[in-house]
Amino acid sequence: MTNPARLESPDRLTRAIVRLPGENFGQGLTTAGLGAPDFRTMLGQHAAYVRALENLGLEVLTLEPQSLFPDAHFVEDTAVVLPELAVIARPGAPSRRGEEETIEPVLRRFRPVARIREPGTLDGGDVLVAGRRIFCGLSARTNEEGARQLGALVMDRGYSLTTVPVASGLHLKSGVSHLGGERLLLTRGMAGCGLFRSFENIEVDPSEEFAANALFCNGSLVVPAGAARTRRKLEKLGMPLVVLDVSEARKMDGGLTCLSIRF
Ligand code: CIR
Repeated sequence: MTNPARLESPDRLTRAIVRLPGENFGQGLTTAGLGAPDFRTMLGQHAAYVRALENLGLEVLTLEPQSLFPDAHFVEDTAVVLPELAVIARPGAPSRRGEEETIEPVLRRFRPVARIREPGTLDGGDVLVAGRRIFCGLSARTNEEGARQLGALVMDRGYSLTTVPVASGLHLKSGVSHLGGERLLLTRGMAGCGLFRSFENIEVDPSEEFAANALFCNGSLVVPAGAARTRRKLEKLGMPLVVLDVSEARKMDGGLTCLSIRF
């Protein structure tokens, strides 16, 4: 029998790419100061994450760890995938440059591929797609040239691109998530930047800023464990919530969206 969730429709996500964390994932980049992560716990949390995506109707393609790149399971940073094309990123952190090379052949199976080229840098975590509007964070990882190149690739396909200075947090999507339609979940700081005024802004509780990185998928919202105040706010919206513990990814500055590429 056909799984109705797999039927292609423009708004429906059907696939995700994830990568298993390697044993050395604790050697990745971090500023979190939340202590050393535990590999076994990380593997368990990653497996629960994959199951959750499958339950939301996605076919999940799981790649093997890349021992040379301890951050490589944060696959979101390596590409931006739109219905029309996949843009292979050029990671801003030198230690992550090269992760994108193994993602390109995978994405070529599903989309025409374009690339961000030197001197541009761009991390997928800085790119928020809300329908035909794309917001690109200018951060420690994504530079003006990377944003300009992305804009040039998407503009003639009917998208607008707005750059957003990332004043705190690693990436743009550390502070803002699209919840479908005209709705965003974001930190007070992001709301205050003024660039998201045309959306309905749902602010996370100031004591739970990490909850601004949430994963909207096929009508449900995956939220991180440990953000009860924000969750109570979100419950009022009436959309199904899925709560996942991503404590070990958080210790490495990661969150829910960075563990997959969804399209
Ligand atoms: C890094 O610093 O690049 C990784 N330790 C974390 C990347 C998280 N990625 C994301 O939020 N998109």
